[in-house]
Amino acid sequence: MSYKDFINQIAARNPGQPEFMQAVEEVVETVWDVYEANPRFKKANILARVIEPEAVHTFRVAWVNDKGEVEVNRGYRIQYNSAIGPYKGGLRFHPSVNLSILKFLGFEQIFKNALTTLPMGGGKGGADFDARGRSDNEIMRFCQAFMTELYRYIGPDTDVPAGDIGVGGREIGYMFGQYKKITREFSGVLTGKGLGWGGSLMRPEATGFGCTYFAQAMLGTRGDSFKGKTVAVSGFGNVAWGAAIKVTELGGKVVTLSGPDGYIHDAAGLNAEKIEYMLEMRASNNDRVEDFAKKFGVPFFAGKRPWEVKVDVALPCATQNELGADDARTLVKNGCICVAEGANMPSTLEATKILQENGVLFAPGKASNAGGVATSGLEMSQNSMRLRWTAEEVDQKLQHIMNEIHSACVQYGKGPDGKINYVKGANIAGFLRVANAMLDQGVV
Ligand code: NDP
Ligand code: 2IT
Repeated sequence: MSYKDFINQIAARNPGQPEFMQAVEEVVETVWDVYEANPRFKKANILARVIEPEAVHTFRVAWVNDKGEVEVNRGYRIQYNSAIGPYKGGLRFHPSVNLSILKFLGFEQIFKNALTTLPMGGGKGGADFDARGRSDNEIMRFCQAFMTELYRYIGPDTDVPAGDIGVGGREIGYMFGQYKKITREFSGVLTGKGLGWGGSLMRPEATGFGCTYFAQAMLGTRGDSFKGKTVAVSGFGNVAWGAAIKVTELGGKVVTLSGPDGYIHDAAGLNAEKIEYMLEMRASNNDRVEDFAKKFGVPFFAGKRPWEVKVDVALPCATQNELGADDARTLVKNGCICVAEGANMPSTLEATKILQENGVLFAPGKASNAGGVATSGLEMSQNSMRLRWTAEEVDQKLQHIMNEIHSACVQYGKGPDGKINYVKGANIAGFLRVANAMLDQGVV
């Protein structure tokens, strides 16, 4: 069977799930030769098994808003793969959330978590909740109603959720409180907790920092660094914030941020005050970056994406499929040398190919944004040991893990011409770890 026939079979079983099929296609295409060459994998039907989630839970979330009206949302937890550890992955609250999006995220998470080398399986969950314009009390009541169902499926050795779009420290706090109230247990059941109650130092910064460390390692393969580089960042949330801090610290200039309303172009580059303001924007439950433009007097481009700005490095940190083929062509034309994904699957398959074919260093999210979940893994270790590492200790471990992931990508992705295909490298390295664990554990 060709890999295309295999993909067609999977597509027929999963109708109406475009994002999920996009993620599957990318993995299958790149691991196919390794899979075909290993009769033990084929005999155990590993590829079809890794594509099927172990369990998919969906549940009703009913709650009362400030006007006394009853609202209904749909909650999910996809327990994708537990071959190398408890299910682990974030929760996303966004009106666009559906089964296809959570399955793509859960599927990616399996390989990402394997790349960290920490004992974490893959999972993802969330709800189609729209936080825009909600009061803090409404957010709390929603989180409590959500956890009142979710708690049945999770546990510190079973499944450990964390944040993602729309779920940050505040939401994790409300969910942790409700879990503790129901179960009467104080445990490391969630990561991204507050620093005063079991959270790890550096977890908020970890995804953006990790992405920047990864990009730094990529630039390093060409004897280059962030020093003096102009950088486009998209999004304005947790990941974009961490990336902006670290890029600036390493001597790069972050000149863009974006939201669903458009992007801002700050030619002077973000400074500490502007980066601090990103936190305020994220906490305001308002999805506009135009406010940033007004506050700091910089140009705002409504309805546009930042990829049209001439930059050396691009870090897409907002959401899936935010960088398409035309954006990729523009980046190439403008001399961009490196794209590292902070978000999950922000580049379309076509955009990825265009960047790779034109010699742009390109890192897929499952490699370059793994610093978030890696630091969640470190939070789990600290919770189990009932101790706390310093920020320096966590940061050092994070840097080490990102460099190891980079090395794994080079090991499996370097072609005869010396060029590194990070997509192939990440997929093969992650797949091998999970596939071998599944083989050892029999047909379950
Ligand atoms: P946040 O909620 O903190 O920020 C998300 C950002 O993306 C916001 O600026 C949000 O605006 C914006 N956004 C959402 N949808 C769109 C859209 N359709 N167009 C443009 N902007 C949009 O989330 P995070 O920073 O945590 O997550 C960002 C990305 O990073 C996601 O892909 C996530 O899966 C990924 N990621 C996150 C990790 C983490 O540890 N937090 C770890 C690894 C990956 P708004 O919500 O107002 O629409
Ligand atoms: O996509 C991701 O890796 C995350 N949202 C973080 C998951 C986690 O468990 O920390």
